[in-house]
Amino acid sequence: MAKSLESFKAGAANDDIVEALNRDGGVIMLNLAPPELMDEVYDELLANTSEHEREAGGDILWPAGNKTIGGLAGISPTYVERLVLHPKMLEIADAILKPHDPMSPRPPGVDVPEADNVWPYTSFRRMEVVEDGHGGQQLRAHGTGDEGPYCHHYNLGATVMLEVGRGSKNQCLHRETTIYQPWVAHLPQIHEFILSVNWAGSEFRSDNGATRVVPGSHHWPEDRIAQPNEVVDAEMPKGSAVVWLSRALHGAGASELDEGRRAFFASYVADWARQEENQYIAVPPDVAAKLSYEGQRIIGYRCGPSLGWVKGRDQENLLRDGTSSPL
Ligand SMILES: O=C(O)CCC(=O)C(=O)O
Ligand SMILES: [Fe+2]
Repeated sequence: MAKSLESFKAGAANDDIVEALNRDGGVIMLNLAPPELMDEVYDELLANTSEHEREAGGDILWPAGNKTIGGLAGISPTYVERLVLHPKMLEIADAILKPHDPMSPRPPGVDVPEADNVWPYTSFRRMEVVEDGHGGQQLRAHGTGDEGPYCHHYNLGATVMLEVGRGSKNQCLHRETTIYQPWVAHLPQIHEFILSVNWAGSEFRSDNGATRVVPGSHHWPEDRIAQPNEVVDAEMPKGSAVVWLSRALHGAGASELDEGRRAFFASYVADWARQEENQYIAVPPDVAAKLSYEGQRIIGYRCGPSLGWVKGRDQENLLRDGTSSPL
């Protein structure tokens, strides 16, 4: 049983990170962002929310005593541009979620691609027209194998700042897949479709509420209950991030101190699954318009050839007029 999650520096090979993620269900990425950046994000979040919007939670998933803010992508452009779109996170998300259209590497020298300078789009319908032998036709769908793609692209799922307070309880251990589980047959067997990241907005320690992860639990049957000696704390410096697979059991810890830890959570979800948080309300088009091209796309203002289209819009970026969406 792992005593802690494996930690990697920013320059670590993606293959090694992916191997550890698949083995343990989680990894720590050390010092990916400068500590000052975490304060910048926090200041933006405070500047754009009222005290009321930062109220304590009150159930097992958001234990009382903690402060939470949602809709981070609509109130902190720095969170989107520097954390959600962090190049290393996108490399890891690409390797785990295996999209048809990866988010990395960005084309050399192009930080914010222009509309006519995006990656080539190729058909992803994965369906064929079959003749019925009587002059009629029928569409037949094809699945994909382990090699992928697992989705057309991925979007931002949920965003939340979670500040652990004194006297709070451990967040209930959970899996991110649980909210889809009742509705998706064979969910334990299907390819990975969510990746979660928790950025350390302050140092994460065992005594201040570091995220708790149960290594190996992504391979467990649903009814196995984690025992305290199977849980590890994701201790890490401010500016680091803990990354986990959606089927790994995890949850925020409790703090024994006056000051708990502060975290900025983001999940990446396959385009065919509904985003957990409604990003189109949290980041309405006029707010999204101020983000980078890639920021707009990761929020979900894009579509594949079959899902999420808007007639008369550019499917690479639905905030733009175009004729590439179907119909
Ligand atoms: O804040 C944490 O440590 C974990 C948060 C979490 O698991 C979630 O928001 O789903
Ligand atoms: Fe979670």
